[in-house]
Amino acid sequence: MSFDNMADGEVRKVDRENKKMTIKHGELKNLDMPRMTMVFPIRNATLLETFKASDKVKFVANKLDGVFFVTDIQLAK
Ligand SMILES: [Cu+2]
Repeated sequence: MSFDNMADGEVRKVDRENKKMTIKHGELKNLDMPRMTMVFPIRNATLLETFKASDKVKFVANKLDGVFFVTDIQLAK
C-alpha cells in the first residue's frame, strides 16, 4: 500500500471493549467522503492495542455491506 493513497487521520478515541475507533479524518477520495470525525468498527484486536487517542495516522477505509471499516492503518511519520 503506497503512503500516497492513504488518508490523513487523527485517532480521537479507542474503545477496546466495543471494538471501535473514532477517527477524525481528511477527505476519503475512494469513498467520496469529506473530512469528518466518525466511528469505525475494528475487527483486528491488535489495532485496538496499538493505537491510542491523539495518534496521527495514515489509513485506508472501505465499505462492505453498508459498513465502513479500516483496511490499513499506520502511524504517520
Ligand atoms: Cu467519514
